[in-house]
Amino acid sequence: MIIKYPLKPREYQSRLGLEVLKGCNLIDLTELQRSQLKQALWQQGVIVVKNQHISASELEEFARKTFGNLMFGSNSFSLDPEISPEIQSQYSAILGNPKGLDRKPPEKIYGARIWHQDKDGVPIIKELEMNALYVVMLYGIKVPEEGENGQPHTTEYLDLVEAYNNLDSSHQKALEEILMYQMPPVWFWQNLDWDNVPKKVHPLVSTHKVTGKKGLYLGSWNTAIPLGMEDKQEEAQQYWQDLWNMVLERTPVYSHVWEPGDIVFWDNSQVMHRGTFYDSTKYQRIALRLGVVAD
Ligand SMILES: O=C(O)CCC(=O)C(=O)O
Ligand SMILES: [Fe+2]
Repeated sequence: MIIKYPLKPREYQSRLGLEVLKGCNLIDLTELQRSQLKQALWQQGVIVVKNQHISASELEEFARKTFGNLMFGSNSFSLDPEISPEIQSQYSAILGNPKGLDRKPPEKIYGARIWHQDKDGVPIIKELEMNALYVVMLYGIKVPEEGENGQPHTTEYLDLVEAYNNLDSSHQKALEEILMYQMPPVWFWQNLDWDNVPKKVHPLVSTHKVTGKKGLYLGSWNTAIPLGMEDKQEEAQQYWQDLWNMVLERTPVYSHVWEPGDIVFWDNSQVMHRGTFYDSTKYQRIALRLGVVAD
């Protein structure tokens, strides 16, 4: 028998990390280009615009014009006289070591190195629903020459639509029955005043507000609690950990290798991410981070 169309093993091509608007400058996009950028972001989950040279205020202005006025995720900052005003604005946070090399490695492990979803902070804001379109943009101005284990410096992303699609249908159905509480990451189980903690209930299987695609919304290890387990700390954390181990095992990770001038956008709806290590006593990193909720 001749098989006309033999099945080829399909190599997984992540939807995350598409480069868009090649050759464009973010500060002078047309309305059409803004809308194309947004559509690409909802479809792809993570997109990249390369070769940008803009100030922090320009980044903020671009974010307002493109997405809306609700900046969220960093405090409002006042000007630091030791840092160039070019890289400072009210809502953009500076990640890295903008003042120069550290003398000693930082003592604390940087929280963003753990897999997370920035939207976990949404319960703090009453009017926002968990399904809000919370976008974070990270602009690499100075990139460390080396990241972990002699590799380039990266930020890692994991596609929770892919994670959902990788489950068999009975598992998908079982998860669709589950509701979770989400608390903001500052609330730890220890000394928890459950009644007064801001929290929101959401389905474990989320539906994207624009694309309608299904994906998982996992939250984080100590702030996402299945309904019914609110009094069972260990059980809740174990549930989350088992689910996460399974997702991580089956879902390929997309690593964005940073180049100066990259602006990476991620839609926190159905994507998780984590920052990676670099030696701040040897290398400098300057990155601007801005979070905004799309109207
Ligand atoms: O440091 C990074 O590359 C990621 C930081 C992060 O998680 C964030 O800005 O939300
Ligand atoms: Fe983050």
